[in-house]
Amino acid sequence: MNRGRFITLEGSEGAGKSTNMDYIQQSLQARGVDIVMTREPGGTSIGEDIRELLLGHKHTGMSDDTELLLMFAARAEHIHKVIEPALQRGQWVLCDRFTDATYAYQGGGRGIAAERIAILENWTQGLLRPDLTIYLDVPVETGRQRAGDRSDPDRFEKEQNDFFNKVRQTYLHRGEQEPDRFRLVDASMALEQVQARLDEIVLELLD
Ligand code: Z5A
Repeated sequence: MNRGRFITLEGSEGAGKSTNMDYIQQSLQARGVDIVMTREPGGTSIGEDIRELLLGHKHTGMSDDTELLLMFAARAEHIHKVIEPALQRGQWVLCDRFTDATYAYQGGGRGIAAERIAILENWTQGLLRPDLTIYLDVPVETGRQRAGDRSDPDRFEKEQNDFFNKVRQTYLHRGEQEPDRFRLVDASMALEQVQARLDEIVLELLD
């Protein structure tokens, strides 16, 4: 049996990840691909509990290192219990955020050195890397306007535009560094245009 393909979807707040996860899933399923949808942080019972710790406000003033290690703790469980087993069964995995988000948020946003993140990446993932990463790029102000005034913003949504601009720059930089893996989509376009571009990427994946 052929190993499945590992696709990740990235973007900053309000870029349209949730909206387009479903679209990509339907598009691939319509072409006969057996696909598992999942997300980070989360995707397992332990991972979803860690997500609550990370996004909630129960623990104020979490240290940056704790935040980073919790991301990778959730990821270790996710890889062992969900991602690797699915890929080995020949299923494709579509994951809403993965380690590029760690480089962008904990690296770019919080200022943790990429070299330190890479140590955890190698330890936790071994050789596992996404086969393809779709990055929905939108200016910070546009994304935040789309996301709207959430009644209960999570710990990340409370950050200022300066933080999100650093996050965006890190994603763009990573895209430049790994052009074979990254597909940048201009998500400031109307949804129909974004999804037309996603159709092209899906066709390329199936080629
Ligand atoms: N995080 C981290 O720090 N480190 C890590 O390693 C990982 C994660 C894995 C949770 O992520 C947080 O975890 C995240 C980073 C951190 N924090 N932040 N910020 P999440 O993915 O669960 O949450 P999110 O980024 O906040 O997602 P979101 O705000 O829900 O955005 P979205 O899913 O990209 O957007 P959406 O809900 O699909 O769309 C928002 C609105 O825009 C909605 O009304 C849509 O109808 C509309 N929309 C979408 N596309 C369009 C277009 N093209 N035109 C017009 N309107 C549109």
